[in-house]
Amino acid sequence: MRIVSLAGGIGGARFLRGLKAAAPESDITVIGNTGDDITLFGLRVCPDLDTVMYTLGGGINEEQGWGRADETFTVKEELAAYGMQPQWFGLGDRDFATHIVRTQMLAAGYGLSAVTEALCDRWRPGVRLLPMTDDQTETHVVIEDERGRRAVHFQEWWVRLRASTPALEIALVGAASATPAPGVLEALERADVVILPPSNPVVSIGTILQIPGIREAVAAKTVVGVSPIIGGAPVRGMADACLTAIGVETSAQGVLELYGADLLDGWLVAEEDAATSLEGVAVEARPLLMSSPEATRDLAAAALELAGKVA
Ligand code: GDP
Ligand code: FO1
Ligand code: CA
Ligand code: CA
Repeated sequence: MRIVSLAGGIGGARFLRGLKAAAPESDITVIGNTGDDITLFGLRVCPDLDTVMYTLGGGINEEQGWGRADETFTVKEELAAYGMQPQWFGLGDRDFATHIVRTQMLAAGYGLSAVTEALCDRWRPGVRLLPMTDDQTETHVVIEDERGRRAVHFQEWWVRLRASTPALEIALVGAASATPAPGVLEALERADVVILPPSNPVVSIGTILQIPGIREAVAAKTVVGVSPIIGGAPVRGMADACLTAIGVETSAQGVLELYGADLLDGWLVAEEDAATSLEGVAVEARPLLMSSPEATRDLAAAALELAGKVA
């Protein structure tokens, strides 16, 4: 079976681990979000691609969900001693090496998809990991505080401000002129099923779907999504702040309507959200917490099973 999954960071990566366990014989292509990407200290950082690569490749800091295991922060401390900004983003020493390789290859003219493939030669994530686009696109957030109304990079809003200042607008800068990365439309074309894992519906899945051509190519397939919202709240993180910013209720129903029946064929919700419904979409209630490898595998298996029913 050929499976394509979109993915953000932690929620997507953890689900993908379950998907690999549920469908070990399958050919899995992951289309990763690059809207979170940022240039820091001259280096290109791709948090969601790295989270997927490290999680599936065995290098992730499991407790934190992002960054490397056994990490140290000597370079960060030395940069801070020079007064280098920003100091609110914690790049570890091991992680720095990944960013140096990536930035050097990008500077040599390789596309981000080729760079990601090269990084994955080391990590062997067991899936084909593609960035949504090789073009530079960045999510920016319009906020208003004592300094007035201004746009900040998504990472500044998410990491420095912890999404506590309301987002007035969330925009993917560069989206209109971006094109899907090499292999993205081909993988979708060949897919038997497309999975939307429980990633952030606005700044992970919503971002990927904004790259011209991707939403249409996904919608043409059998598509099953897993709700990242359980009982009216995100399981982890601040997806509620993102949903509020675009005027969508933080609920399994709200996200289902956001994706819509033109995109989704099936939607998995938690047992307490069993009343969720939308004409044209098969909704099933299942345990949605990825609390163990087995629970995560069973969740992925349920998504594939639902896809089989609605195909
Ligand atoms: P990020 O890029 O690191 O923020 O990660 P993603 O966008 O891939 O996923 C974030 C989403 O994962 C959040 O909105 C969480 O609610 C969701 N999430 C995290 N753990 C779980 C879980 O165990 N079950 C479900 N259903 N969603 C989860
Ligand atoms: N998240 C934080 O909350 N604080 C950090 O200092 C931080 C550093 C960081 C470094 C590399 C990386 O790949 C991810 C990192 N993240 C950090 C996570 C990440 O930037 C955000 O959680 C996401 O972009 C939201 O998906
Ligand atoms: Ca992310
Ligand atoms: Ca469809």
